[in-house]
Amino acid sequence: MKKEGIALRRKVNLNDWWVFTKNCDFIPKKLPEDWEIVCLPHTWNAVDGQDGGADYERRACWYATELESPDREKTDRVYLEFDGINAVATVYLNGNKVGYHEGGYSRFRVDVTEFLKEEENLIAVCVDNSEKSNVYPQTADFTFYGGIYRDVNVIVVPETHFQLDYWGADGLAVVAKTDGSVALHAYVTDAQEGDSVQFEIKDAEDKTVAEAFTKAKPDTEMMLMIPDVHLWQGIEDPYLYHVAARIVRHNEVVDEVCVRFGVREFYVDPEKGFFLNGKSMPLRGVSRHQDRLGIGNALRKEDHEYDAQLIKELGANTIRLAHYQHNQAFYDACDELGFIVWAEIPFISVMNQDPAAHENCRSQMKELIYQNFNHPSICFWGISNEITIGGERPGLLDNLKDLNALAKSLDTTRLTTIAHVSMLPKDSPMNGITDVISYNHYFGWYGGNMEQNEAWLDDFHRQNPQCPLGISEYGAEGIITYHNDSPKCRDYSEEYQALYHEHMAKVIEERPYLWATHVWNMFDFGCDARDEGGVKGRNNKGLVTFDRKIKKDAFFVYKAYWSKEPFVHLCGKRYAQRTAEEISVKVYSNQPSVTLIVNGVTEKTLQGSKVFVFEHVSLKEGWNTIIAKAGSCVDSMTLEKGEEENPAYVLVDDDDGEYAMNWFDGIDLSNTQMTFHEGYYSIKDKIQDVIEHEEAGTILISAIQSMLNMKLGKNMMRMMGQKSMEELAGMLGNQAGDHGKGALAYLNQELQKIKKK
Ligand code: GCB
Repeated sequence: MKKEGIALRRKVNLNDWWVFTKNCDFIPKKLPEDWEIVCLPHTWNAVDGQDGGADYERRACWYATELESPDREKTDRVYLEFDGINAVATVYLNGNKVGYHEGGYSRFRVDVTEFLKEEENLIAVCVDNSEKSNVYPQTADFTFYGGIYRDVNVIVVPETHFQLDYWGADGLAVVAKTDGSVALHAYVTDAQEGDSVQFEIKDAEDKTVAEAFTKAKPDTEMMLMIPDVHLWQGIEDPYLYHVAARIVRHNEVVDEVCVRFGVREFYVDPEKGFFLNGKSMPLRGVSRHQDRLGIGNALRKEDHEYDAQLIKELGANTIRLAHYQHNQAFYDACDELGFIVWAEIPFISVMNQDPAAHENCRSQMKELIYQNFNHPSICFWGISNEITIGGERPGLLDNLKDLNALAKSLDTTRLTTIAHVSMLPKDSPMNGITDVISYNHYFGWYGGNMEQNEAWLDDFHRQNPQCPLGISEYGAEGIITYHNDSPKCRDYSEEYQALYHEHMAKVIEERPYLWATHVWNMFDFGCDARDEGGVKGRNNKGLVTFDRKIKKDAFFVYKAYWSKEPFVHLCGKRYAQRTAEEISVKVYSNQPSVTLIVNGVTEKTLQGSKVFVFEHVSLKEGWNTIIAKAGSCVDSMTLEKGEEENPAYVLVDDDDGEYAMNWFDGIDLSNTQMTFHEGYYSIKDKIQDVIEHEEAGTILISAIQSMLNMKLGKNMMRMMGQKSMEELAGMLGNQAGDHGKGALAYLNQELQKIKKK
């Protein structure tokens, strides 16, 4: 890397050529010749992390590459910058340990100046995604793909530069207000006497709109004013400015950083929801994970941008970026497209009592906030997800309060939020921690029926009128192979998923008090422990398939509710072989009327809103062409009528087994003693071992279902596989109310009757 002209910062991407191995038990001192050649981004779990079985390789692996010594002044500093390594990384340069980082989703940098040799240098990184008691996430419904799955850069800066050592941040923080004032903090390392910092704000057309000079200090603070400021108005008008900060010495610029920002202010009203720049904007959108079929989490910039475009097409105005910090490319896309973002740390499912684990939460929170401070799209910091499902362990409430206080102390401009598990009591003290709250509800999927949603929401709102309430997750599996005319909960059909979302979209639209709602999930995603509806290794609740190739019918429910772009969509295209003489044809559209044309003959025109159902449409033997027209929009499909049902349309075995939801009914739970006889099952065994035994597994799942009042199959329980029932005892104690402890003891007693093979 050759230096040109003055010693400004130079950043060079190092993705291109690395070697990789799963088998290395020494610290490489020279480039190993027999390792596999790979390019970054890379994960070793692209295949085994998505094929089911909860058996993907979670281990330590090695990456290495050579770095030509950067051309530089003697006093320059050289940093390696890693945008994301999952989950624990130890970095070596020429055999010296130069860096260590815990947490798989954030950027970190290592100052390697002192260890650089002239000519060739060897970078070696040991990457470990095995379970660690002090690193989150610990247990969750997604694959923790291991690897250097984001970019690696080398940065050369002069001795005096904008800070690179502070939590991976930019070294420049911007707070812009709607009156046009822009407060800037530039953090200068090694400022010299006489150095100054120049700030220059440019508008979207690259015209300078404000400029200022001040004395360079470790924290250089300045206030600028943008005349006639243009606001960042979400998806309606995502107007961006950028600001350059330059360290100026005599007649030279020594270092420069440039960041984009948007000017916006917002608040949440518990009755009326979210307001952006004083304008009401009910937040309606989706959640997103960061993986894809065949490539795991090793997404390229274009993959991130593609996802963002699909969400834009849906018409959403908000995204929950679950369950961890996402790639900068995605937050950038959100800034550009105007989504309001909920960003969060992976404090999820189960709290580990190791005090170091809490420290890890704190450091992931600091990284999340410092690294993403300037994104106008981010309005909410999420402190945890369904953390009480793993039990309200001692210290949990304090830890949550501490995380909330930390987030508030680092950023006074944004609100904090939390995603609660459905069963958390409405009056739980967990609801009083963050500025706004949200619940994950799966009534109509895991248990209950979809109508329970509106009842629960209205009840909560009545009881807690001052508490801003959102739905952080709701969804149902939709597998595009399965079809039928009378869809039912848990049949995994594309039709049930669509019906469920029709219901939810309406419930949500009728409740402006919901400050935000997020569909779980925009895309199917990898979870190696899953085996649902005959699909292994995947959560199928996406509105779009894992490969991003097919938009399920449910996608168009939301497009009809949210998008302003005129469209018409015929449902049931994949339900292509029919046997009935007459069918009903469903159409989603955001137009006021839809005309259906069947085999060239106009059937009917329906006036309506969003969902149009044409009943008694007759089909002839063989191919039938069906066309829907709405204004200038057209959609068309061909259905084939025959005698034979297509057997592929029906899920044969969903492995849900026969479990009792009322397992404890009529049993006296008050007097059971806990015994732990060797060779017999007990609550101390790992869940995954218990469910492999038919009888013990049935008992365990029936007990859990009864306690949670939720239908869970073996496949669901496999996700908790590494934990024992005892470890999940807190959850049972809470959810089952007073008799929780007795229930656990009774479960143990029943398991103790079964001999291990
Ligand atoms: C949840 C979790 C999410 C899961 C989802 C599901 O509540 O927060 O991580 O993927 O449920 O599909 O079960």
